[in-house]
Amino acid sequence: MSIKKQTLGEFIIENQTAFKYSSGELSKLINAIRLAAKVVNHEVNKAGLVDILGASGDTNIQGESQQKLDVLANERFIQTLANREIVCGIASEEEDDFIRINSADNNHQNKYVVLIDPLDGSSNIDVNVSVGTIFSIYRRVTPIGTPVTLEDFLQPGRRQVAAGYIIYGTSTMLVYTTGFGVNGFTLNPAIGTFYLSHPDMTFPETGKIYSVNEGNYIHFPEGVKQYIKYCQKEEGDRPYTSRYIGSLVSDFHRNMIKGGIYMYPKSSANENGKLRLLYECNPMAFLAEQAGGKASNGFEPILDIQPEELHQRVPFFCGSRKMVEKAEAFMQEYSSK
Ligand code: P6P
Repeated sequence: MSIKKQTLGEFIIENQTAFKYSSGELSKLINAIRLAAKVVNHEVNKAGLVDILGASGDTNIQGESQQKLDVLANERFIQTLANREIVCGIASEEEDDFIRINSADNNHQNKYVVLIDPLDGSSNIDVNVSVGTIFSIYRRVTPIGTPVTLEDFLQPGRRQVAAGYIIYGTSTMLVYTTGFGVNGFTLNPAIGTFYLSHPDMTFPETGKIYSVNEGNYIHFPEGVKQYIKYCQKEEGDRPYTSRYIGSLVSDFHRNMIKGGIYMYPKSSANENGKLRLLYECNPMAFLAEQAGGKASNGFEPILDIQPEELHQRVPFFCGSRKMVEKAEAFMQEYSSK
């Protein structure tokens, strides 16, 4: 990695003034996420070497067995964020309820809430497939000086001030936006520094890849079935290629670079789909729109959905704009079925 490239630290400082709340607190928050990412990356990369693989024996609110690395990643991000005078509350896939962060001496002066999926795709941990961390940041809406409330977390995705992911893959990358485009930083593990490797990331307008778990095909809405058949037809720029890693961050990242669509529709098994609105779909939708792509539940933009509960699930269609629009057209055409 050429050291001529800008580091994440330099990038944050250089771009801080562009951010309307540039009191430096958001920069400190992104820096805290950077630190936690390095710690979790170290644990993920050595997972095969110590007895940290496998389930922790507990289950989370989703009823999913918690992998030990899930628990560890959750603890690291919460600890790192809680230790800084910036965050007043944290919600996590691994926590039943949101966590109030308030150091006794600052009387609820912190302005930001953070929502995280600390280790998405964790079922892939034991088989050495990429996993990721997803984060979403809002300014609180209830009065500063009072304890944070659920209302601060149930904000539409359009109100995010920042969002991003860390992908622990063949290399570890941090990709994020503060509303001024999407930038990707690759970690040089030898020196523990993230370098700007993917400036101004944008989704190709269309692509050749569709990502969906076709094992659920018979349970999908008719519009999804018809769209998949459309992708498989030998016409025009098709057939497309099916690529599905089972790790949202990895599928999203590949599709953003190469062009593609990721779908997790509702099904007879998952009435609202599987993915959670607050700490999976909203941050990925913010990134997608900032990168010129699109994200919807098949009918309306993800970012316009008014959340009603912390662990709410929504159907998710996300990626290259023209591919998402085509899928939405099928959803609308067959919506009654
Ligand atoms: P399925 C991982 O659990 C996750 O939330 C996403 O990262 C991934 O795309 C999806 O679920 C995989 O779910 O039902 O296809 O195994």
